[in-house]
Amino acid sequence: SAPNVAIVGVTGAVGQEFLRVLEQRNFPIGELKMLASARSAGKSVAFRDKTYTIEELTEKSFKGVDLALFSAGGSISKKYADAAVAAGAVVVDNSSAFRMTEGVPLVVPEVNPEAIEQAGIKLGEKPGIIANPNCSTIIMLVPVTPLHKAAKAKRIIVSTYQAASGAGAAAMAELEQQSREVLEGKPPTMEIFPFQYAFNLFSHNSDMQPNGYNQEEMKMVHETHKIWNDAKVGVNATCIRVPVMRAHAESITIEFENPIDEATAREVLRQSPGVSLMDDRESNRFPTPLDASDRDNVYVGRIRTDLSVTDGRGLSLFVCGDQIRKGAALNAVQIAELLL
Ligand code: A2P
Ligand code: 11C
Repeated sequence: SAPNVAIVGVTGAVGQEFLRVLEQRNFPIGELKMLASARSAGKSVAFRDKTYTIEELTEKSFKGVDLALFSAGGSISKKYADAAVAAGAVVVDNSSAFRMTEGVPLVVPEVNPEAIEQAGIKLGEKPGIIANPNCSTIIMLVPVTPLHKAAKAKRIIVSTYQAASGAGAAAMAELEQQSREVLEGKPPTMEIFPFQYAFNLFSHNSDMQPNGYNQEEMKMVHETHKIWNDAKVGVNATCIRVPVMRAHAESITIEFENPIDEATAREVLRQSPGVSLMDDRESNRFPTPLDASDRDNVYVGRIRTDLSVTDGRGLSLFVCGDQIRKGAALNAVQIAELLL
């Protein structure tokens, strides 16, 4: 029978996208619970042809729930995921709270679906937590993993161009408001970020570490090691916030153990699930964040041999993926589909 589902953080950017993705993919649902903070309790939200009342999230929210999709931030996940599991639910958690916890599978369905079975988690039988990776990691690994399988990656250098959505609905609103204000000659309102965001860009807002990398950059390192089950692959990330609404872009250079030419790389990517090629050199047509917005696939272009390594053992790519969708809600729902 169809699982009873709870959405935690239903009013957020990812929460709203959960609903769209579940609807579009016709995900089977028994009872559906819409959960958010006390601020939102009592408001209504539509799903399929019904209207639901948002309830305040408490430890008692999960009675009878089989599947809980969490996207209300790491502290909420830390506080409430155990209650959901104790009530018998499988939690698919979009936050960073449990990603690196041993025994918690960290899953990109196109990359390591087997991690769920290895953890023994089963809907209705064996509750537990499954972590959704960071959006930047997901968007990188969907195209890089098939190339890794073809030629064995040794080292990845990645620079990101990250959208407002990664910082939540309020950051998207701030970008819109500031853009208007700047065009009108008014001082931009700064509430979420300590910098002007419109017509600007800045180093990712996550905490800086003593090693000079911010947390977002280190997530790309550690999560790649866990998802690939390979702590040896080198990953060096530079994460930047750009004034784009909802799709991240990444410039990725991969050094391989074995040679791989452009034509082979293109053919591998053409056949890879979750990847769309957009690689037209003649007309200089490559992926843009707007191409990827509201799409499921990660768009890949600028596929070219890295001239700085010998023997054709390097490739560079430019990729764009919808942060809210494949970077968050879609990936989580695909995980839930693996559980069905
Ligand atoms: P609310 O709208 O009631 O504050 P985003 O990532 O887009 O900023 O969204 C964050 C989500 O997390 C929202 O749905 C928000 O609900 C929810 N949230 C924030 N704090 C809490 C809380 N204490 N309990 C439950 N949900 C929360
Ligand atoms: C961003 N990836 O785009 C971030 C935000 O670990 O889930 C999400 C943080 C996380 O800013």
